[in-house]
Amino acid sequence: MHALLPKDQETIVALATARGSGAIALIRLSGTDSLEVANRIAQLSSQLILSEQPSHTIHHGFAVDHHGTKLDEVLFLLMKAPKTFTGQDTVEISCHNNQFIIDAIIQAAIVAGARQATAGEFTMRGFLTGKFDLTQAEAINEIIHAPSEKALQCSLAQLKGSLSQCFEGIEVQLVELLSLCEASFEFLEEEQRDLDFNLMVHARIADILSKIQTTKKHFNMQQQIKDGVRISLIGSVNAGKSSLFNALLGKERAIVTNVAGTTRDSIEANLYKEGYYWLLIDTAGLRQAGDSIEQRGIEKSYEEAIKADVMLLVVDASRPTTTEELDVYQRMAQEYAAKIIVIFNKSDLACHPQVATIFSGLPMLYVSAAENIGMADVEQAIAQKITSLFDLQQTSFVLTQRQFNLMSEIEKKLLYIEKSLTSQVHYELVSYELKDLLEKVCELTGKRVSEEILDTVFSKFCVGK
Ligand SMILES: Nc1nc2c(ncn2[C@@H]2O[C@H](COP(=O)(O)OP(=O)(O)O)[C@@H](O)[C@H]2O)c(=O)[nH]1
Ligand SMILES: [Mg+2]
Repeated sequence: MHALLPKDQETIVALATARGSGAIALIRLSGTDSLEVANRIAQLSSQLILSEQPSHTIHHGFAVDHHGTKLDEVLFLLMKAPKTFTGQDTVEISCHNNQFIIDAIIQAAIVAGARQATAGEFTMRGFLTGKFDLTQAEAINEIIHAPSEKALQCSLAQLKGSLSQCFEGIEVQLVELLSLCEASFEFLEEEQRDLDFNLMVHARIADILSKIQTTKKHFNMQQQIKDGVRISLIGSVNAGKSSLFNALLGKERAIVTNVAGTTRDSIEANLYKEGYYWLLIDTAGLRQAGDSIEQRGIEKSYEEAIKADVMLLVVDASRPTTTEELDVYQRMAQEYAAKIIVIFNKSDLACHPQVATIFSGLPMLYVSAAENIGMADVEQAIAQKITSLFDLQQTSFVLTQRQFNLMSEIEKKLLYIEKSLTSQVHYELVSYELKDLLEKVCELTGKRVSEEILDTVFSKFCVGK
């Protein structure tokens, strides 16, 4: 547990709910003197004194200023330490959501001895009093700002300690490695020592590294959850990509014409479906110049294919496929099999299904974007691809940029140690590096963490949290 500085004992006050319209607002008071401060601004209907009431009870009454003027009819939620979010005595005032009332109550609390809380100060206190560790505190912020259901689930799991467990696992492995290192140094015979030690350290470092690398992959996945899963529509000009894009969006967003090359550059649109943000990208497509496909169009399509998480390869089913198109499709199918969904569009017209053979094994759908036929199947196929994409990663926590950077530093150091393990091992040096590494791991969970880091972590919170 960290030491509570005098400033962390002070009674702080802040609005915990968002400003703006709504029926009720919640003002929070926490700190050593919060009960006394609350007594000064509370006039209970029961005529009783708030602080003398049992913990975790609710009391009806009025919030008053130092003249005894009633500011609002409110409910006081009395929560005595230690069973509170901050681990300190806490009073929450639920008042009417009017900015003048809110400001007047906060002002009254300040006159009564509280001070305005800084960003994240309530959560920082919970951390300082040992209510949760730093990864859990960070999860609280992620919960508040969760951009999707999936991200929310991850943050909730993290709050229960999934990320802390992962970091602790790494810590335990490092400690084991360190003790092995020191034991070998003392007990093994000289010739035996270098050989055994090298093998052992290599194996263990490889193990920790793979854990770190998996966790880092999670981070990249999570950025996707936040920013949107990239779903690209790729295919020849006039295949109906823009029509499909619009049909999926449910509005005339991209311009659809039968003049080849209407969509000159990519168009992007966000939509929220099945717990994820979808970032739909309508590309210009494989342009026909004279009799052949323009090279630039092919290149651009490949560039987009690399970036895409899910690729909708739109094929015009109403006409035979050209040999050039076949080449492109074949290459796409080989290189990006995992992310392709083949869409045979214009299936309301005559169908030329011979092209289907090169896509065997890939998901294929026969649709008509213009007639709005099969759109639900397309959505379902996309959702399935996303699920398989994310299930692969088994994400159960959300990494912040801070944690990701620390992970990268740890990884770099481990790789360095691994490289420095030559036949002539300098045990002291390896021990030294390992100890240094352990310090970094402690920064992850916040077991040993500087004031400065705490300030950066909690400044990302809102005031009142
Ligand atoms: N019959 C039919 N025509 C379609 C279908 N989808 C698109 N089209 C037409 O094909 C032409 C090209 O469509 P567009 O969406 O601009 O293709 P893009 O170049 O791939 O973006 C337009 O005239 C559309 O009306 C479809 O499912 N059936
Ligand atoms: Mg288009």
